[in-house]
Amino acid sequence: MDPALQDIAKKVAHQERLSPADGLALLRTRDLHTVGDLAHQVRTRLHGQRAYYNINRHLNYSNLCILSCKFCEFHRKPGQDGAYEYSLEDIVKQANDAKDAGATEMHIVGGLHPKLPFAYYTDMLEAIRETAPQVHLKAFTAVEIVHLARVSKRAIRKDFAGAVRAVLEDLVAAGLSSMPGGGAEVFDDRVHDEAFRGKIRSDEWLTVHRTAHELGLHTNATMLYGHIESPEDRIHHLDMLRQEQDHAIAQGFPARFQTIIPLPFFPDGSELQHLPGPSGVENLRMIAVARLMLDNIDHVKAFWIMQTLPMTQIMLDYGADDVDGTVVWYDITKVGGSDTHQEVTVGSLRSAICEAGYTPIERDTLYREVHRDGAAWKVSEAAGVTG
Ligand code: V47
Repeated sequence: MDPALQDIAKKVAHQERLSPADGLALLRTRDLHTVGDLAHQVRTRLHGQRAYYNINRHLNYSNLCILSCKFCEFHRKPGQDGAYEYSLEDIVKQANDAKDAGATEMHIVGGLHPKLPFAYYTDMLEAIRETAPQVHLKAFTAVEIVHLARVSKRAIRKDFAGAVRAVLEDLVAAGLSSMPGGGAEVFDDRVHDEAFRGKIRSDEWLTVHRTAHELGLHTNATMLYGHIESPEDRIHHLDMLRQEQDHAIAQGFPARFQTIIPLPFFPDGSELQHLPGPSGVENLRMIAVARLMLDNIDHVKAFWIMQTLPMTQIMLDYGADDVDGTVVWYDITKVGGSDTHQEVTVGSLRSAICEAGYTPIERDTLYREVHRDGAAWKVSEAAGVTG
């Protein structure tokens, strides 16, 4: 073992919190196997041999966006080649497909559309709820929520948290049940100004999630790494998430962060395509470091669409306990080409998990175990199957 990891190993064995300096040592060591081993200890303590997946559909309702983040190849301007926006009929069709496939969740995100009225978003949620009432609607990143507060003409400049709360309440009334973790990128002003200027900053992202937690909406958190951020920025990001979760727990909020999802940067087609993007070693390391630093977030997701299924299998030994789901269409990044059809059958997802030595558990969005008979399903009454 790298001597620089010895004290960290003791802390992990005694279930003590790691410091930001420990996090940096884990990012800098060449002893990747020890890093993975330590993360595996924590993962095993929390989840044993369980590995979670869900049957879900991702709905990216439009790629039109008023922002031009340098890392993003998804966004288009009006009239630009490839720009699209779904009609309510398109959305209802997707909800029907999700229901027929027995999906338990629709994960709904899009660009910051320049023109759509607020009613488009509430109509979308209501139409899906009507079409597929059992399906959980995990929708809109914090960035979209702030955009919708502006679109719905809330006084966001005067009272940011109040405007966010009001818009979330309207969306909940229309069917919103939780929020995904996107749009966090890296919580650092230099990186923000260079790579995603115009997007909300870290304090605003965290305020949206805090407000959601106060209202009883569980949320996820992401970190987009492997572009222009430094190791210190990554640890600072994880530390800010950990502090926010401490706050939610100390205040007894009815909801909190459920899952941390480290997202590896895909350079192709973006303004940062001259960068190489993170390596396989880096991806394994980030999953492990997220598990070790975020001692107060139950789950670590290796999003197989971005990590690839073979790497995801190995990540289950490096701290991950969740692989996301069946997905089918994913437009934000396209692994290995322009086809956005990225489907695995439930059978191949389960066998990938089994082959890696784990027990596949189908979960719903809130990590309750799903009991299934074909497309029909119900969840265990017990609270989420968390650590
Ligand atoms: O917010 C954009 C990222 C995110 C690129 O909550 C890119 O369960 C890599 O947040 N390379 C959207 N990443 C995806 C996301 C997510 C995915 C799966 C599950 C959950 C969840 C959330 O994708 C964006 C942005 O951070 N992204 N462009 C890119 N070129």
